[in-house]
Amino acid sequence: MNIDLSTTVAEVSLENCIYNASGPLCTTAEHLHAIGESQAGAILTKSATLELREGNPQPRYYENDLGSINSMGLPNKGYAYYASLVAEMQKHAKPYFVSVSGLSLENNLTILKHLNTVKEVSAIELNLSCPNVPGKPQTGYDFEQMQRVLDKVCALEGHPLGVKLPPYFDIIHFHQVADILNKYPIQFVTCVNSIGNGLVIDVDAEQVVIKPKHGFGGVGGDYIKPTALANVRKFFVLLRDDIDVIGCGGIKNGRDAFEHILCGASAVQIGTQYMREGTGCFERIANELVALMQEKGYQSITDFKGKLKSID
Ligand code: RRO
Repeated sequence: MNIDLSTTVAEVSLENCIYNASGPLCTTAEHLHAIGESQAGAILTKSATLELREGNPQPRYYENDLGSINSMGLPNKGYAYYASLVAEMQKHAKPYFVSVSGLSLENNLTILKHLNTVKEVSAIELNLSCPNVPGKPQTGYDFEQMQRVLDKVCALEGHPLGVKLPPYFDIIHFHQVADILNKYPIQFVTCVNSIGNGLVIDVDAEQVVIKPKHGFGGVGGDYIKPTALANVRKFFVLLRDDIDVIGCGGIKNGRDAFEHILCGASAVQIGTQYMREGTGCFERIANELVALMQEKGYQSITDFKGKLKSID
């Protein structure tokens, strides 16, 4: 049986529904070409700001068997760099998505206006959920600010636009956020960013494991999979049918990818596991997902996407 992992995100076609999360190993041209040469279904950049940023002091990333904690602080080369790479990225013949995380609404508007003029950008993922810039709250947790941002960015004409959301934990918040998002012409949401401001401790050293913010940082990996699945599921159910949900959080094998798609994800992104394993993870996870679909008699992801059953 010919098993097909193709999908669409914001009406952009991907041959493989598995690609990188914005964050790990997607900051430089070298990283982005490596993703292009891999089996990943798309290339997604590190979140871009107006200007280049060095980010927070080291150590700022740590992982253990259960996942990761980071306080990178948005190190990136500035949006103009990611715009300038579009031509050379074309050789990979896969979508090139740019993540944007301006430090203010004005910065986001400047960046989006420019990126909208760059034809080869496939879509923009606006990051509303960076937990690690001291003094900058996560926009996704301030519903009024989120609406002010969406009012302005959605007034611009241009590339398909999606938002990267923080994880939510309360049913009323899922409804409030979905009600806001349903009012705007966004085309996808990515659920979820890391769980913000967690704390991982080294018992031997009696010390935190990363330096910025006294050890507080965004948590990813196995630690967050149930939260990620809940967010994918809720937004799949609550959002308009023309808004795709992209799953991110705790995917390290084909079964995890299957779970996200069963909850309603149209595509899945790999963060912590990509950082651990490198670009080989995209092919391995794709092969594992194909094997599982074969066992179950599924030919394409639409055969099971969103079809999670409840217990009657
Ligand atoms: O760079 C970071 O510290 C970072 C970002 Br922008 C984000 O969106 N999520 C995260 O865990 N780290």
